[in-house]
Amino acid sequence: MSTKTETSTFHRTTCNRDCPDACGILAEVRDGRVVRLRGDPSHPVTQGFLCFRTNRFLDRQYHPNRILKPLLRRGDRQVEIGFDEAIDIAAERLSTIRAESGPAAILHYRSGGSLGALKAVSDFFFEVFGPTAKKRGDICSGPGDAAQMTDFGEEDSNDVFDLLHARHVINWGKNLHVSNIHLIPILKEARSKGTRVTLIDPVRTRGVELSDRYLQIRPDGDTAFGLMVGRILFEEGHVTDEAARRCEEVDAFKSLCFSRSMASLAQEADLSVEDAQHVARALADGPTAILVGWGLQRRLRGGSHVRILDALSALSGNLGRKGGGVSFYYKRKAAFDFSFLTGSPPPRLLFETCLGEEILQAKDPPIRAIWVTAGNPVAMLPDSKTVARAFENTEFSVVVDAFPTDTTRRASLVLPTTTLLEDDDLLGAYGHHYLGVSQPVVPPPPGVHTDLEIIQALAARLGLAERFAGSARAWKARMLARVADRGASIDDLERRGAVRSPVAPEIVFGDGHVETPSRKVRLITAIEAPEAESLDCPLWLLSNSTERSQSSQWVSEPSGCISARVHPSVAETLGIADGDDARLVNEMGALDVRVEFDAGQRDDVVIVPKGGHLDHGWAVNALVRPRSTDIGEGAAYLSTRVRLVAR
Ligand SMILES: Nc1nc2c(c(=O)[nH]1)N[C@H]1C(S)=C(S)[C@@H](COP(=O)(O)OP(=O)(O)OC[C@H]3O[C@@H](n4cnc5c(=O)[nH]c(N)nc54)[C@H](O)[C@@H]3O)O[C@H]1N2
Ligand SMILES: Nc1nc2c(c(=O)[nH]1)N[C@H]1C(S)=C(S)[C@@H](COP(=O)(O)OP(=O)(O)OC[C@H]3O[C@@H](n4cnc5c(=O)[nH]c(N)nc54)[C@H](O)[C@@H]3O)O[C@H]1N2
Ligand code: SF4
Ligand SMILES: [Mo]
Repeated sequence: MSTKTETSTFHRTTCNRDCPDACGILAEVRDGRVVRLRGDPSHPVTQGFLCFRTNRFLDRQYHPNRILKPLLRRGDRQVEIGFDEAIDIAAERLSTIRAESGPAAILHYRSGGSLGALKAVSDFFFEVFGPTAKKRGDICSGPGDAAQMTDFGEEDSNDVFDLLHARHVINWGKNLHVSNIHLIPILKEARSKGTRVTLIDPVRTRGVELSDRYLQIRPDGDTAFGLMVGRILFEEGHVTDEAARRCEEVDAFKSLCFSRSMASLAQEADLSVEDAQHVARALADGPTAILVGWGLQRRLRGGSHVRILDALSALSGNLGRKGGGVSFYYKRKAAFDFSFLTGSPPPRLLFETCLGEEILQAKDPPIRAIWVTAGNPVAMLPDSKTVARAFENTEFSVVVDAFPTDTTRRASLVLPTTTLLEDDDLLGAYGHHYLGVSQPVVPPPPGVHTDLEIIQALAARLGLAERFAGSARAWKARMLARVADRGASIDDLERRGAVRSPVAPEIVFGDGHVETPSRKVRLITAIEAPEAESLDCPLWLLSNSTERSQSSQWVSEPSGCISARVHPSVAETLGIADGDDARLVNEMGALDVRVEFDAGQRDDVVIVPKGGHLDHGWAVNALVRPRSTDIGEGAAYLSTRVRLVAR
């Protein structure tokens, strides 16, 4: 869609960032330049407003640092070359390495820089060209996904507006004002109609303003607290026969709840029995919706934390109920047809959490080439320094990006690509059920191409042009084939903007059954003990999203070092004052920070922004050990411990 006024044209697109909200954006263009962005008022979830980071995206769009020409490494320098030459080099190097060492020597790494469905065409290319190596595991949502797939055999959520039917909402660790802001108007409306909200988060976030009660749980205390709530559900008779019949292993789960004293569980969670009664009674007084945050699953026991919440929802009769449910993820790709992918098994899978070591250790053949699509693994994966070394040691690496990052700076070849305002793609959301298209609101600068066009140019050099041919629009139409006659064709999406996915349920498991083989909920029956505390490193390092960045993509890059928020008592005993420079240290290394006092926080945490920048000295992931979560092959980012020292 585009409309015209005398001097401006207005264009509609969809935000492609790794964010649950997938907003509709209205861009105002004057003389070929985007001059203003705002939220699409006709998008039911966007409701006319955008977040802090996308409101300021024009600073990035027109930033002088933007990469506009391919960059080829010559010694220590990266020099600009032409696009055709760049693609020739990429095609030649990849072909030679494949011929000499086989496709297992080539790794395609794709991450969440853009959530556009067409990015899968890059995966398709590396399937056909190889299949080459790819990553396994998921550092973003792996443990939560695995938890819900184990318990329910499927993962999706009740419609986002179903929250308006909840009597209670338990916000279990979602940082609404930073990473899911379009839930705020819905929760406000629900509260105005009497819905009571409880927030459970070790960090005092602005979510407290939207809550009737705030429980400042100890980090990693969720399973312990969940068992307390479970025990009260049983003790107070809130587990109905009907709910129990819908679950497997009820007795084993009950034994787990009673296997430890309430006092010991309360100590682990740092919450009281009365707090647990409050939550249990809210669940019993349903419908009650549990909103599951992402932070609690990025821990060694992350999968267990989510599995407990699944169990509480099911046993309290809230699963499959209007106004209920345990919402972790919206099945954003369910409407799309990816059957063009070959599904050929890759010759090798490298574990994403430990990517640096996995690349360095790979033998017979070694990893000789890496192609990165929409990712900045050096900054964003655990153990940044090892990931950096792995890229530095790899014979040939190609990074497709629009901006310089820790990863582009280590690449043999950087290929410039489009921004979210020049993108041409198809989006589903992981925080609601609406679909949208992104369309260029301005053309990309000359010589800058989408990932699709880059792959098509590469395929053409390799005699594969036909399999990858087609405009972005044709690819979108192909991916919408299954829903085109149900109101979600490419024309519908272009004309109407957001369309609710015709395959999305209003209520998940609304017929009372889940998708496990027995059609019953699998309850968790065992939980690992928490990791022993470290006297050396007493603080939990919570690297949380900040409104100022989208992972490693900052609104304006912080000057100096990153901020570290702590309770004053943590610093004062060390002679560190508010605003002082200090250092976070652990067995992995050290990170310079500026201390910010916040008396509302626990005294066992330090809160830093998750987005890093290794070369600027503020990659928090340099302190994060590459450790897997219990299930789902995630990364236990938030199980990191540090100590604060003066500088
Ligand atoms: N502004 C902004 N928005 C973003 C992103 C961003 O970088 N910036 N990132 C996007 C991405 S990639 C994702 S995956 C999503 C999710 O983004 P994330 O930031 O990963 O997830 P949140 O759940 O919003 O935030 C983590 C919350 O979990 C809490 N938490 C940490 N440990 C525990 C615990 O042990 N128990 C409990 N109960 N809570 C805990 C933290 O204090 C925090 O409030 O958001 C997206 N949105
Ligand atoms: N310490 C710590 N680390 C974390 C987390 C944490 O909570 N704490 N969270 C983790 C999570 S949830 C995630 S999802 C990851 C995110 O990790 P990444 O997905 O690697 O991070 P981003 O910075 O979002 O994006 C990577 C790059 O994609 C580029 N990009 C944007 N659009 C496009 C496009 O259309 N095409 C191409 N080719 N590139 C594009 C951006 O410019 C950016 O440089 O980080 C993880 N890392
Ligand atoms: S980043 Fe998220 S909240 Fe911000 S505009 Fe994009 S989809 Fe909306
Ligand atoms: Mo993520």
